Amino acid sequence: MRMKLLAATAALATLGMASGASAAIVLTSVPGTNPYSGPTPTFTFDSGAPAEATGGQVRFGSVSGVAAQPFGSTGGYWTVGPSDGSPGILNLSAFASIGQISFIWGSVDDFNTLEVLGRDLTTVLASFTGFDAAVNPNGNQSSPITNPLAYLTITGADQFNIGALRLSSSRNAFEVDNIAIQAAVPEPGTWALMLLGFGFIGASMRARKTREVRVRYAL
Ligand SMILES: [Ca+2]
Ligand SMILES: [Ca+2]
Repeated sequence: MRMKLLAATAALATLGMASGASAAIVLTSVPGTNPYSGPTPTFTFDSGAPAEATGGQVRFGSVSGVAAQPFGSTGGYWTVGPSDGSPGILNLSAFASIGQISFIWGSVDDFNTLEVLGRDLTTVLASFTGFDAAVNPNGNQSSPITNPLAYLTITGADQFNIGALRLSSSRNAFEVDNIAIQAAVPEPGTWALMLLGFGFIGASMRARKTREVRVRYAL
C-alpha cells in the first residue's frame, strides 16, 4: 500500500507540473464567412456598447476612412482607432473561467494590437498584432482572409485569470463583432487528477476495512 501511495503521489506531482506548464493563450484564425457561422456570440454590439466595453465606439455601417463593418458582421460592431478612441477595453472579469474567446476580426490591419489582460487589468498575459490573424494584414474589407474568425484558446491557470481584452490601433481602425466567450472545460490532466483522487479515497477505504477486520480477529 505504501509503495502504491508513493507512486500515486509522484504521478500527482508530475501532473501538477504539467498542468502548470501548459498555461497559454494561443491565437488561430479561419477565413470569415458571410453570413456568420461561428460560435453563438456573447457580445453582438447590436444594441450599442455593452456595459463591459470602455473606449472605442459602436457603429452601424461603414464610414470611409474611419471604420468598416466587418465582412459577415450584422447590426452594430465595435471599432477602435484614432477617430473612435483607442484603446478599447472589454472587461471579462465576470466570467469565472474562460477556455475560448472567438470574434470576427474585421479588415485586419498590421497596426491593430490585441492584448489579453489578467484579473488585475494591468498584467498583459498575451499580445497579438494583425500579422497573427492574417498573412497579409492590409485592411481589405471584403476578403474572408482579412476578415477572419479569430480564436483565442486559453489553457492552464490562464483560464481563471482573464480580466479583459484590450484593443488598440494607431490608425483607423480595429473593428470586431460577434465576440463569443466559452467557459473552460476540464483538461485531460485535471480529469486524471480527479480520477487519482477517487483512487485514493477507494484505497484508504479498503485499507480501513482491512484494519477493522484485523481488530475484530484480535478480540
Ligand atoms: Ca453585430
Ligand atoms: Ca481595420
